[in-house]
Formats: sequence, structure tokens, C-alpha cells
Amino acid sequence: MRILVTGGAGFIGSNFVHHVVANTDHTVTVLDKLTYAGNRASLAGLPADRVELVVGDILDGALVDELAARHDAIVHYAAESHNDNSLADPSPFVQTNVVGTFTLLEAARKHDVRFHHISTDEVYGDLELDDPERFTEATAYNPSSPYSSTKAGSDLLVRAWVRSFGVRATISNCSNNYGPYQHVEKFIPRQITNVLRGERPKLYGSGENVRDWIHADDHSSAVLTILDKGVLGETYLIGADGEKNNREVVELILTELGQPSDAYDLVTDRPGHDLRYAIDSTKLRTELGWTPRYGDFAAGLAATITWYRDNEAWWAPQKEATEAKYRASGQA
Ligand code: NAD
Ligand code: TDX
Repeated sequence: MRILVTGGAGFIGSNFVHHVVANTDHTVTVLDKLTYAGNRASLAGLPADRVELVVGDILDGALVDELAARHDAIVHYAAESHNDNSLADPSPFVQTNVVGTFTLLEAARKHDVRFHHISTDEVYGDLELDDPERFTEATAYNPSSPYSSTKAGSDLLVRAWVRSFGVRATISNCSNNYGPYQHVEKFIPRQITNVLRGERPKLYGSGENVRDWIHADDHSSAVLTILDKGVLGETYLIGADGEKNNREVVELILTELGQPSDAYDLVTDRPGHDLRYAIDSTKLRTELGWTPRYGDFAAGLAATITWYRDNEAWWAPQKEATEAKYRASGQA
């Protein structure tokens, strides 16, 4: 298969490209605008006869049309992805996440290209800490932030293009990813790189918010499974039973790096901060036979810490500007 991967120079997209090269015979074209979140270096070392990078915008209809015409499938990761940024300036979120997805869907429709849309569990809003239910494919949409509302909007566009125009599409909604190549603005890399630079981790609010962590490589294997065996028109939730509160994650990072487990600061909370996400991935596991490989979060986190320790040249250029943004918003 020839796969067009949008956002393939970002965190999860680049992990997917590495996974595809290692585990299949597919060839990949990455379409990525290389925003502040995209990084060419995340694709370094991949074979040139299997992976091509096209620097461009998913809002560029002519470019998207030309690329769609020569691929068998589109896997759509490109997005503005950070909640805090969406609170500071929602505009690029509406453009890239909603209008960009529309642009890709029109090309998939015209050229009858298989389409897989990457989305998030945040479209379902949040859960109470003691709620025994987790999100399923039947949970009602209830997004909280500009980011999650634009992702919800993009999911609904995909569903409409399936029903109205017969676009051959599937959707997946995944929980929080961790692993190599994640931008230092995000929670886990921010705290790891703070400690590596001799600074303290920063927990929003009380640190009791819960996220359901999955290794990015498990996300990739799930997406390949859906591309291979998924039923057209269906949505699949992806998760690995990895619920942890933010305080527990910071304590693990501090301990792994030889610091006292309480050497963190509580800082100003994120406005509208979702309390808890939790995914029930029974459908993907029972209907498509997928299982995650990274069962042990502490081990996966330790490997991720090692990656950031060994790859300072990858993250150091972004660290100062990222922390300056957090200082400006009082989250430092
Ligand atoms: P990221 O911010 O690390 O990467 C996004 C990539 O998209 C970057 O390389 C960026 O340059 C590119 N991009 C942005 N706007 C573009 C445009 N207009 N045209 C072309 N390229 C553009 O994001 P991520 O964390 O890797 O997330 C990837 C996808 O996975 C997103 O759709 C996100 O909603 C979804 N997702 C993320 C998580 C998570 O935990 N990070 C969880 C579930 C779903
Ligand atoms: O410095 C921090 N301190 C802190 O306590 C940062 C950056 C975050 N947090 C908290 C906020 C969240 O409760 O950590 C948790 C995780 O924060 P983020 O990494 O910003 O992720 P989140 O808002 O949960 O969204 C992520 O998962 C779902 C991705 O960024 C989204 O793209 C994805 O859809």
C-alpha cells in the first residue's frame, strides 16, 4: 500500500511512520506543514525508498488533491494538538482541525481513497474520579476545550462524508500517548526535561486529574489493525488500561531520575481542565483482535526518560521558548 500520513513529522505520526517501516512493506508519504510541533529530525534514519516528506499544508486543496490521487490510503494525524495553546488562540485549531479535515475528505471522496481519521478520547468530555463507567463508542460527545471541540467537529465531518458520499473511512479515538518524539510542551516530556535541566516538575491544580496512558507504539499497532481489518464507517476506541493521576506520574519521573518524589511545584490550573479520561477498548480487542504490548507503564516511562536523556539535541532547541510561553500564562 502507498499511505499518505498527514502530520507524520509530529509526535504520534512519526511514531506511526517508524512502526510502518519496521512492521510492513507499505511505502509512506508524509504531508506535514512543519509547524512549531513538527520536526524533520523525528524521521531521521528512515529509508528514502520507503518514506518521502512533503512539506505542505492540509489546507492546500490543490496539493492535497494531487497527493490523494496517487495513494491508496490516507491516515490523518495532522492537527493542532495542545489544549493550553487552544485556550490562548483557538484560530489555528479551527482551521487545521476542522477545515483541514474537510479538505482531506473532499480529496478522499474524489479519488475514492481509504481514509483513517485519528482522533481523541477528549471528544467525550470528562468523567468523575469515582465513575465506574469508562468511555465507549456509544458515549455522547461532550467536548470541553477549543481543541477537543474542533476534534469532535472533525469526527462528525468524517461520519457525514461516510454516510452522504460513501467515503471509505474509519475513526479511532485514543487516550493520552507517551513515548519518544513528543514535544516538550506536553505533560510527560515537560516534566522529564525540567528534571534533566535541574528544574522542578509543574503540576496543574491539585495534581489529581487522571489520564489513561498508552505507549505511542501501541497506538500505531492499533491504527494498522484498523486499516487492515476495520469495518468501514465504524469508530474504534484505543486504550491500554493505563489510568494514573498526574501526581503519580510526576512521582515516578522524579524517582526514576533519583530525586525526592515530592520535589514538584503546584501551579495555576488549566481553565476548564478535564478531570478524568478512561477508555474501554473492548470493541477493538474483541472484534479486531488487537492487544497492547506495553502493559507496564513504569517500564515504558523509564524507557521514555532514557530516550529524552539520550536525545537532548532533539528537544533542547524547543525547551526555552516553551517554558517562556508557560511563564507568560502563569503555568511555570
Ligand atoms: P503533534 O502536535 O505532535 O503533531 C502534529 C503534526 O501536525 C505536526 O508535525 C505539525 O507540523 C502537523 N501539522 C499541524 N498543522 C498542519 C497543517 N495545517 N498541515 C499539515 N501539517 C500540519 O500532535 P500529536 O500529539 O502527534 O497528535 C497527532 C494526532 O493524534 C492529532 O490528530 C491528535 O488530535 C491525535 N491524538 C493525540 C493524542 C496525544 O496524546 N497526543 C491522543 C489521542 C489523539
Ligand atoms: O505542565 C503541565 N502540568 C500538568 O499538570 C502540563 C503541560 C500538563 N499538566 C496536566 C494537564 C493534564 O491533566 O497533565 C495532563 C496531561 O496534559 P497534556 O499533556 O497537555 O495532555 P491533555 O490535555 O490530556 O491532552 C493530550 O491527550 C489527548 C494531548 O495533548 C491531546 O492531543 C490528546 O487529544
